[in-house]
Amino acid sequence: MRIDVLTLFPAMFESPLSYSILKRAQESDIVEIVLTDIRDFATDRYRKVDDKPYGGGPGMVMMPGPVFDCFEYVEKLSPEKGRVILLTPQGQKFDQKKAVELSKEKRLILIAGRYEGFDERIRIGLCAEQISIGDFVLSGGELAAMVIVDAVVRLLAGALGDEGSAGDDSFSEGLLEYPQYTRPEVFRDMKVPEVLLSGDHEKIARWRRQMALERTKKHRPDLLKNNF
Ligand code: 9D3
Repeated sequence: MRIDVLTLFPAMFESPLSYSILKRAQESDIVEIVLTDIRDFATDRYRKVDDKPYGGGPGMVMMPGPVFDCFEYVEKLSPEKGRVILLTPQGQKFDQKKAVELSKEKRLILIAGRYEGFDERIRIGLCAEQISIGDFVLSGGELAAMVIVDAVVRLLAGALGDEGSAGDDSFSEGLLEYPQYTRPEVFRDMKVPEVLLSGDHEKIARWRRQMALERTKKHRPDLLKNNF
């Protein structure tokens, strides 16, 4: 997969992309992630990319020119058309189903904004789908773009290596994770449940499923609505 990210702050991505799964996925050519600075496509001598909203109101709006020019430049860096995603608070809520869907694409083009929003002609002209990562206010689209990159890349074949298979994810089953334990057997008077030491794998599997169900019922009943 190739992922292009258009952003005013490419340096914000460097650290998250240089650890663990994201780092290894790039090193082993499972994914190529290319950052492009929207400000490089500003046309005035102050490198301006935002302006006051027509009709008045607070804050600034992303100008269409630099975003369009940046997009048209990035588009041509690879022959693959790709799926164009604008990170905005108005977008469709991102979830695991969307992550799986995006992980099947050959190319993603993510556009992260700053300020109060994008000039409406960016949405329309780029035919972009809009995605939000949840109902809370961020200071820009960069962290949202990183969330999507992380969730998608770990689903690509080979990306998880020894750390397990993405199909094991509790969310891919629609349930929360069961309780997990590692050594020591007793920690500050808290003991590992007997069943996990029993060696009875059938029994362990039943216990885990039961615990996952109970936890989900208690903490996230909304997840049970459609299943079971
Ligand atoms: C006053 C109206 N605000 C909309 C809720 C303006 C506004 C606030 C924050 C516009 C953009 C932003 C920056 N946020 C994003 O770019 C963003 C975001 C988010 O804030 N929450 C969840 N997902 C996303 S995706 C991009």
